[in-house]
Amino acid sequence: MQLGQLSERMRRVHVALTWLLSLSWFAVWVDVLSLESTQNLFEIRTTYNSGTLPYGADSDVLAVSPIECVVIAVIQNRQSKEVDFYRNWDQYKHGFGDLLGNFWLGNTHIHTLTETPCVLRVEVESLNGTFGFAEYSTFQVSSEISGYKLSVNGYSGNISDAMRKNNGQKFSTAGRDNDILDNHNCAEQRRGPWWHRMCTHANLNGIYEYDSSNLKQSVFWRNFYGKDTLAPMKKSRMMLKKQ
Ligand SMILES: [Ca+2]
Repeated sequence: MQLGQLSERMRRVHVALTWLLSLSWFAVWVDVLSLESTQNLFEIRTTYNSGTLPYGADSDVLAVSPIECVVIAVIQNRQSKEVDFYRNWDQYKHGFGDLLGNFWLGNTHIHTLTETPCVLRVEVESLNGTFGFAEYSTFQVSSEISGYKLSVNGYSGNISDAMRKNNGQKFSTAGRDNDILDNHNCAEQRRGPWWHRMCTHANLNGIYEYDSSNLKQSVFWRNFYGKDTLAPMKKSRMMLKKQ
């Protein structure tokens, strides 16, 4: 399903949920109805297309407990070149892409989901198949009027803390330059809308099929392989989990 086909009135946002059982992640898909008015992500009506309900739940209403600590929402996914991520402010505001493939959920929806701070988990896979993750214990995106400003703190993980320098920055697109460099347009130069500062150590919305002579425009996570390396990724996923 394409995000653009979703009814704005109903604000039906499909969110991928996963839960952790032992050491494996299992994904289920749910419909979030009237997300804007939903104060608690876990009080939403859901329909499952696969799998069994966790912890013996037998309703299509996902209850607040006991599963809230393991339910997450996917806000970004990159896995192939099919969807262009070099898009404008309004497209990043409302979201775009294929919810079963490559997508950005939308800054307005991410803001709604993080009105109460969430945990952010970023999972990436490099071109040679190396996996890595970074987790931030506090993740919040402000409203549009304040520029979808990012608050991200409490890093842990097995890759670098590449989003630390994005903390406190407004979101930037090529047409709305909110970075701190007067003579640069980071979103344009990196071909990746993001919370650029001067510019960024993470560029997960960059070009999927990048020019090898210009790694700075690729989907990279700086220092993935060590100091001062820009490592292009073939997969990335950003997920929220309630604290
Ligand atoms: Ca600038």
